[in-house]
Amino acid sequence: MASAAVSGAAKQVFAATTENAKIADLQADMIDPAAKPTKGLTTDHGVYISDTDNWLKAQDGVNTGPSLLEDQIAREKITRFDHERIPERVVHARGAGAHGYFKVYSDAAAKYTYAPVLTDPSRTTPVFVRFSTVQGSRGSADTVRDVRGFAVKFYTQEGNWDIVGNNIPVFFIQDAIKFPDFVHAVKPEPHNEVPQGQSAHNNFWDFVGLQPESAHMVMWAMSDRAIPRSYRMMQGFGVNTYTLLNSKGERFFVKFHWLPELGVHSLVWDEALKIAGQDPDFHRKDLQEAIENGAYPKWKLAIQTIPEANEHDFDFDILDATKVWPEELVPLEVVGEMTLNRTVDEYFPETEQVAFCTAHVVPGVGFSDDPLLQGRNFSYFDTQISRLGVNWQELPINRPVCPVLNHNRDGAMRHKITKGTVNYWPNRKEVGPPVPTKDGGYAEFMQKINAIKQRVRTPKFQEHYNQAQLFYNSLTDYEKAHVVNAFSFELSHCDDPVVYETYSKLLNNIDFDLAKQVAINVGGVVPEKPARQNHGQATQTLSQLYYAPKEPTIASRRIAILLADGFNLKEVLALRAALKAGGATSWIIGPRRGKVYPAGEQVGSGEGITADHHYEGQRSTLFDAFIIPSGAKHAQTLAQNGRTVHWVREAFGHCKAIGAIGEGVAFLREAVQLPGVSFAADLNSDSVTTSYGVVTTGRYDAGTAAADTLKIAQGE
Ligand code: HDD
Repeated sequence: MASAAVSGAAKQVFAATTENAKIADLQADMIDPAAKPTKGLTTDHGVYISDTDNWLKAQDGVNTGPSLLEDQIAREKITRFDHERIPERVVHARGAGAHGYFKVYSDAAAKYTYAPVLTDPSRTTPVFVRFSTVQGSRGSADTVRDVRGFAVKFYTQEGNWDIVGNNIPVFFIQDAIKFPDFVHAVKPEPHNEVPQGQSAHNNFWDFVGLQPESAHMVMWAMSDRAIPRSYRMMQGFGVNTYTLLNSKGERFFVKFHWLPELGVHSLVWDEALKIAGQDPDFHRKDLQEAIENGAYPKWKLAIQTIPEANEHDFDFDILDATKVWPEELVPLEVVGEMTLNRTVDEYFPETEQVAFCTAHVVPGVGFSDDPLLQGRNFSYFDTQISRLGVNWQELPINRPVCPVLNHNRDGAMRHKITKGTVNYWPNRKEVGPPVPTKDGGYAEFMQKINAIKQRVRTPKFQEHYNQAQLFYNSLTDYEKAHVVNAFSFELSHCDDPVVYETYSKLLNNIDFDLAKQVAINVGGVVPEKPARQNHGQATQTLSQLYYAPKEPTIASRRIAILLADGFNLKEVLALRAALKAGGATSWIIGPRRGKVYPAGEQVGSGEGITADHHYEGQRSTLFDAFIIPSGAKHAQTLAQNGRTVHWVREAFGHCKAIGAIGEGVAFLREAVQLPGVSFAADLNSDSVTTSYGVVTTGRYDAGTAAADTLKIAQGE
């Protein structure tokens, strides 16, 4: 869909897309109707179609006659349409994908692994990434409170490697056998299929209240991490513990991390709710818009490693996916960088048909006994069979860029035609022999196991609150306040007292104040004293403030310029140039889409400037910052319009950066009357050279960005 947000100004710094081995591989299956490969429409069997509008009828020219079943062209068209849908993913149904590439900086990781994708800096490995929400259906909104999927497929020369991760480093359950229970509990309830795109309902809170191993992940899901500003501004985590194997035969436990170049940023809750209605495709369009503008999203890949001998050195089990490995104990080592530089050409064959599988690893990378990972390794292949069919790995987006040869055959929708007379091993012709590990065949680590079969988890898996507390202790005060609000919102949507009373009690194991505030808000059980002692530990790397970019940038940010007729044209042109130079997109919001007229021009005649949207067309929720230029008539008109005053007040409430110049400042001061903002006298004094002024609020990076913008504009 050509979205409104991707049109117009967003195309101003369009950059060409880049080729790679996977894109080249996909060419064989691409059709470009614009290149006119045929004279026109054909049936699926290639016969030209002369009429696609009228079903073949037995008709005499006066009376409408019956439509004939004989019409094979109409039948094919309808049949193909009837079968367009495939089952959506059982979780992570809604997503957005993009192509890109991955490069390591050096061979530093060779001490842990012999996988070339992680050790050979001369390589560029193509990737396809799919971001997603978890709970909602394919048509649900992007900005709901939810975990985000972060699935990366590396098309390496040694085969495909998938890191199927999330934007939160831990998970709701420890053992894969609980996954169906968890998903049933969070998904819409069975009797009425409510709610869509949220976890605020009895069944989810019932389940997690009775399942304390979820406590840590629930804290993350109630934090700002679950309402990201953009897919481009999220961390990614492999979550599970994998292993790396080096050429000396040594094994290391490993966790994978993706660190976004732009830093980690979130929406505020009110903003997220409103965007869900105003632009349900907000994140999908944001990814597309950024890539099409050449603002390629980038992440560093970092690893945490633990030598095999140190597996039991921690007070948590390193194979427990409900635990992080605190970075003070196991530091991150940055090994490489991923860049997304190409949007998909067609959503269905790429983003919908891409299929990930945790069992897809390459030589030098292996699994651990993490019981969640072990079960996942079964589940992903299995689910692709019902979604895409057993030959899902032959689909263009899924097939490797290296050769594939084996004796797996047949099945629905087999595409390949393998020549020869034998389809088994051993065979007299020595076709398709196994490859010894010394020549690159996948080598399992020779793990010694001396065990008793039993359905248990080790003692360290029984502790559930220490890290939930560590996470909460590590948040800033405003992040904590957001967590209180999130719990209060969610539990207020549960109408069964057993549910909200149970969960409010559980919270007292994590933090006394949190439990008290939430219980008061939702009518839960207000505790009198903590259920357990707070260990008081905190770590700076869990708050997302830690991941604010070292150098704030306006690159790829959406910045609006709010106008009415009579604005200062010179300023607006300077601002637009400055914003463009900084890599931001600027959007003119005016009284109407089309011409808005500056001071000195008659409304309805003259050059004017073209507004991208009218005031109601795109609300301030959809921008990171905005600027109001000077111009007496323009400021006066804005002040008299309830909609523009609301537009600005709402942006202020959402902690957006606000810039204003001259009469624009007066509009803010007198008409909008931002609560709690006092305008320093020097705003209009000589120290701010001309009449430039700037109000910046909460979101420091966007604030700095707007200030920078104005400085640049001043220089004009
Ligand atoms: Fe899963 C999809 C991430 C546990 C079973 N999962 C899926 C996707 C992501 C994750 C990002 C979407 C991939 C895409 O874009 O196509 N899942 C996770 C993470 C987990 C996790 C980070 C915890 C560490 N998942 C998990 C368990 C099981 C599954 C324990 C089953 C035992 N997940 C699936 C699935 C899905 C899936 C049913 C649905 C669609 C698909 O696989 O392709 O097999």
